[in-house]
Amino acid sequence: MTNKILHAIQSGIKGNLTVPGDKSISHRAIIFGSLSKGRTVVSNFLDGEDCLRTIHAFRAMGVTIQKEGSNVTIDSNGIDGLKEPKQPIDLGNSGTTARLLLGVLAGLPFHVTLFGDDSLTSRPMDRVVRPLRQMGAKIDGRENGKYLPISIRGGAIQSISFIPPVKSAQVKSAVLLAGLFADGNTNIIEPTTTRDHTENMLQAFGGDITIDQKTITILTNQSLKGTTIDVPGDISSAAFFLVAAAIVPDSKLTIHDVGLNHTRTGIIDVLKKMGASIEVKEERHIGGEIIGSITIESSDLNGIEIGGDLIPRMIDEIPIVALLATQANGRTVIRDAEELRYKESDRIQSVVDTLQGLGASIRATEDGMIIEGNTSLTGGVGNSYGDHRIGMMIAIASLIAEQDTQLIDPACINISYPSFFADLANVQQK
Ligand code: SPQ
Repeated sequence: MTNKILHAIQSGIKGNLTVPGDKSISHRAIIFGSLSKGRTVVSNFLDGEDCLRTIHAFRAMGVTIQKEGSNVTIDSNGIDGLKEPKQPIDLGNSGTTARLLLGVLAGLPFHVTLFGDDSLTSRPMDRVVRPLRQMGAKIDGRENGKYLPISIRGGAIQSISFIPPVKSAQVKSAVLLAGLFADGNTNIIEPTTTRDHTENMLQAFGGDITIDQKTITILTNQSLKGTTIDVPGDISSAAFFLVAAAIVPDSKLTIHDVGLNHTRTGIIDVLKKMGASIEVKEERHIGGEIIGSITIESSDLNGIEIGGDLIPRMIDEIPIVALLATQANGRTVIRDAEELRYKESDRIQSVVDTLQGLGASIRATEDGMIIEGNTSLTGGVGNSYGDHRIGMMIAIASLIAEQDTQLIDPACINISYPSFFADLANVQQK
């Protein structure tokens, strides 16, 4: 594990940037391409470690998937063509692969064992195991299926009506995917809306789904057909650069071709509410997703309160929003974000420990954090805790720190953004 020394920036963040493809959409393109008959062609696929795990899983079940950089071609015989893998499947660090794959496997009449790295092995899987068992899948695993490794034997499952007990797109998606194989229509009543890429993509593959306010109904026995998917840039990756441009003086940056799905744009709402100088242009719609550009300039910022329905729309951006809040005038309070405790690290604790170590005034609460703004960051040592989003947050913090910052374990950034440091170098004025 090589650490990285990061230096403060001498001038503004400037220019134009496109960020790599959306991680959530890239996973789903592989999943639906594998469940569909015929050829699926994916462009701007995220070539990050997590999405490669999803490719590996479906290859292990006999799907032909070819990848050249960010272009992926999937040739599948559909659901009936999937075969029992010979070996247990290694999911690495990817929570999305684990939970969505369990949903698919619930409907397939064979045995599979799933395992992951230390972080994934500590993340709760019972949130999907419970409804999938209710549908009839046979699942066993560590601590009665609460954690990986998990073995599953699916097939002949029943439809259910399900109210997810946690605000989670992964739980919703697992049940929706299992619903494709159920003996009747499956309903999910979602009290708080979470990202809807599964719903959008199912329709792009010719599937039938109805959405009536909070109730999503997926019809059984559908035949999905291969299609073309152009993955928008990932707003969760763009968020690091939006915050960099907001807090580094004399910055002006435009990010192009970025996904602006309203279930994901909480970061834009937060920046606007804090007083950032930001302009968003929705430019086109593809496969149910909105794509456009965001221009942002550095400006004075004010602390705000963040909670409620906004949280699922920015859940992965909270680490970088915490850094943003250290540079705003006054106090920022983040609440209703207890789900952060179940991510690649406990992101309440890792954000607070890391930013305190870099000189910020921040403390943890049970379901969020309280940040006192307008503090100078000292730099020093920042540990990513093996969590890509904490690693990138530290790299952006280092731009405005008084001294150099040593980033411990930067390699985890490859999970979602392999070209992060190259892109960061490109928007720094030489
Ligand atoms: O895949 P993984 O590891 O769970 O990734 C994360 C991330 O920060 O990249 C969460 F740690 O994103 C999740 C996100 O938090 C991706 C996701 C999806 O694609 O459906 C949904 C969110 O998780 P959840 O638990 O709220 O459903």
